[in-house]
Amino acid sequence: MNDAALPDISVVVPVHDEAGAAVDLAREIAQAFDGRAYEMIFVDDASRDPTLQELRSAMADLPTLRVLAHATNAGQSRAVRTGVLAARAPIVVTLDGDGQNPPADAPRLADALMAAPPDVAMVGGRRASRQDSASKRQASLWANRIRRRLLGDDADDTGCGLKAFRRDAFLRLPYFDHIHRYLPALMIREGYRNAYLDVGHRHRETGRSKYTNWGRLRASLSDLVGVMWLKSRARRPGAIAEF
Ligand SMILES: Nc1nc2c(ncn2[C@@H]2O[C@H](COP(=O)(O)OP(=O)(O)O)[C@@H](O)[C@H]2O)c(=O)[nH]1
Ligand SMILES: [Mg+2]
Repeated sequence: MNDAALPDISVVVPVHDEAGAAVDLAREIAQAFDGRAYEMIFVDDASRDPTLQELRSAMADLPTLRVLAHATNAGQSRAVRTGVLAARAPIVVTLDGDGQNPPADAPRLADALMAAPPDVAMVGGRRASRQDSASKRQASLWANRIRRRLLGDDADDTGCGLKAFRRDAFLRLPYFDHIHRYLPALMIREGYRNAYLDVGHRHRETGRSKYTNWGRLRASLSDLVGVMWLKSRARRPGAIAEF
């Protein structure tokens, strides 16, 4: 793709140790967006398995695939940010790299965002029937309830990796590790609105989850306090006039 043909949609996929899944996912994304002006950006976060080599080999027959790689492991949120910074489209769609989010749902989220008023910055996916263990589903249910009560955001599934957002809105948000779970609250803080659509969810077929319930809980407690502080320090100027 040259500069004269900039994409309308950039699909950003963070991957860490997802050999055997990442390339299949790239092919599914290519099918889902066939005929549209899109690019996909896989961000390898210093995988220790052959994820990066597999993705690089697939570039030969997937012309819309771009591959970026971190030298050092920096986490899912940093990988998403790296992809969004490199994205050339105004609309970004993110998906988990393990194939649990069905790519066929991604164009629907992007289209809903393109059709929405400009103050809607994000259309988040809501996993209607989640294919994870009972303990993970239970932990997630409580985490969402508590976060929603404390932050007053409007999301019941912030952990869903499938989201469409406006690139410029995302880049106005502060960055911290695990920010991907606080995008709804931080978009509202910036004066935007969010919308949600039900999406599918699949079993993880290869590799293993990078998160444990305990690890998530530990990070979430300090993140919650941090986001509450950010909210308490937000001031907005209303409409800005230029003369
Ligand atoms: N870039 C990057 N991606 C990660 C990291 N940990 C997890 N991911 C990606 O984030 C997504 C969700 O992680 P996953 O382990 O499937 O979490 P789960 O679905 O909640 O069990 C997958 O695409 C992972 O490859 C990380 O340290 N760096
Ligand atoms: Mg997963």
